[in-house]
Amino acid sequence: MNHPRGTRRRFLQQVPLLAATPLLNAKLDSTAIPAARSGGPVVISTWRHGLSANEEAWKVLADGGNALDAAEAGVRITESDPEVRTVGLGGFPDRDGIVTLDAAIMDGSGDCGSVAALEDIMHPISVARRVMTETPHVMLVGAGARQFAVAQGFAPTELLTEASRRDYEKWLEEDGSYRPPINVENHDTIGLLTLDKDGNIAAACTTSGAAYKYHGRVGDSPIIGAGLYADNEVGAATATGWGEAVIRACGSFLVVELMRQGHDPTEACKLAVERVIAKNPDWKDIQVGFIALHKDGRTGGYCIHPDFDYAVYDGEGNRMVLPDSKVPRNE
Ligand code: SD4
Repeated sequence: MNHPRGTRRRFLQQVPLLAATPLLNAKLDSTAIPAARSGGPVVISTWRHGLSANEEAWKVLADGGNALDAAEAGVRITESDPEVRTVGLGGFPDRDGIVTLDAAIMDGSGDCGSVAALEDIMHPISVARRVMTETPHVMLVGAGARQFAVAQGFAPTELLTEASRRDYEKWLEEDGSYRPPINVENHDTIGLLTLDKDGNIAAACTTSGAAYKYHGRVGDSPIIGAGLYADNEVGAATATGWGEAVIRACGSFLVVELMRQGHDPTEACKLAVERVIAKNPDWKDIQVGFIALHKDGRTGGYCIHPDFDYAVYDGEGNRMVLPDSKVPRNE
């Protein structure tokens, strides 16, 4: 397999592409361990683009809506934003120049749906939800997922924007075999977790996956238990980063099970990152981050490299949090 070796310095130097977000001035907390809280609503999501997704999810929750509707509504914002180059419309294509999307949604009751390698549909999260509600299945992939989406009324859309096409052509010219490092520029899935006022939990995760991946490659994001997991008895978790590494550790399920055993959300994320590290000898060359939401409203996160941050919206507002990382910030 094609590991992203030798790329660490480059991705550690990357600057977030999303610096233009209108919510740029939101507060950046230096601690990842908020005090214990008592219940929802709470929204937590990966990366800085999570701020606007959180806003939308929060609106649903503040109106008395449920966790599942909020999770779907939140990530749809990111999916339709062409400036976010790693999710939905405008996402980086695969090595054949085709944008293929992965998404999954899960309700704390255990219901879930997912789509993988879906082409031409801007809102894979909503197709995933229809898989959950309109079929006896959990997952549809590729042409079958597209066929289902169209039959459900989703309009086919060109997802490759001019910006993505230009970058792809440049990539082909420069070195079509080079696979970019895992960093905020090419690899920032949105995973979003919600807790509503009734104590229901949900998780949504959606991505265009690794830039210039093999055609047909599926990452962790649509894999229930890897890219996300939700259980009303415990809480929820979602992952971002190099999906292959997350899949090897059943990452999000592991985080939830660690919380079930009594670990604080941050501690659970940290232990799961340690497991990822144990299963991936090339861990220093990849990024993996987890975020978690406990059913009592506590949140947390942890990652391998310090370029990952996440957004939390609760009674204290919407803000960025910088989690601790395995590799220290100054290394
Ligand atoms: C993947 N985990 O396809 C996704 C991409 C990602 O932050 O999370 N990027 O491997």
